[in-house]
Amino acid sequence: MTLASTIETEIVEYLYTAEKEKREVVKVTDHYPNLSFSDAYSIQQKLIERHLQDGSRCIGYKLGLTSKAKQQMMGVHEAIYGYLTDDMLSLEWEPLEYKQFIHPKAEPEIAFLIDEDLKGTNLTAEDVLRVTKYVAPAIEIIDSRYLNFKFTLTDVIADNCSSAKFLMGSKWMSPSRLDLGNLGVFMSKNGEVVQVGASAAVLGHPATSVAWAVNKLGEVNKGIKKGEIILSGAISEAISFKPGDTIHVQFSDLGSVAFSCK
Ligand code: 0L1
Ligand code: MG
Repeated sequence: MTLASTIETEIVEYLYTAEKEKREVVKVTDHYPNLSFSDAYSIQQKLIERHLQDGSRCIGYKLGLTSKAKQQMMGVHEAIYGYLTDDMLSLEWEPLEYKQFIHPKAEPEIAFLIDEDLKGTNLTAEDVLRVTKYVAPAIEIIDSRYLNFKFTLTDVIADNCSSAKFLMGSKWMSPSRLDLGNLGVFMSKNGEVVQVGASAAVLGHPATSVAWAVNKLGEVNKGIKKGEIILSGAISEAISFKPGDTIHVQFSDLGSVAFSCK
């Protein structure tokens, strides 16, 4: 049974307002414990449509829960996907204002820049690499709208997978010039290394993660399009930051990306 559209609209407004007002709210499942994953994706879709009404533009997708560690923590066996909009893209040389967030965290990611439409339900990492013009070093800033960053899988899908902002570094490379499944990365806060990881943490290979998203989108007759950006999933745990902090992510072979917060 699909969710009544009045309830769906109510949840969309609830999450949309929390985000606009930078306010933590209790989880949606505290009010509606029987929501299914498909209800949650439908709420997510309507939430993005609400942002598009404000003039935002959809520019791609992001993957979440792509590491085995995070999946085990949430007791799930699958990744999740959400949308990226143009107003999420931030620039390395413009300090991020803390007041636009609730309780943000930063995580290292690899961004894929897609050069050809791709749609299907049985696609592989090779298919993704074929249509990828560049990969770039990225940082995703997640900022769950839920109290204390605590939620169920259904809640986080509905909340567009905690998406808030993302940045890309200036070194964009063809994936054919890299051992993409085997890149080392470290993340530092104010010069101190706080996370170390490897790109293989993302479902074994970041392109496998993107292929998973394309196949999942294919189930609802969607796909990725030329010009879109896909964030393939966190390579390490996310870390909190506050005004005055600088976060720097350094990849082996793929350059770096950084931001400071004011
Ligand atoms: O991008 C992410 O990995 C976030 C997925 C949702 C889980 C979280 O907010 O930690
Ligand atoms: Mg992420």
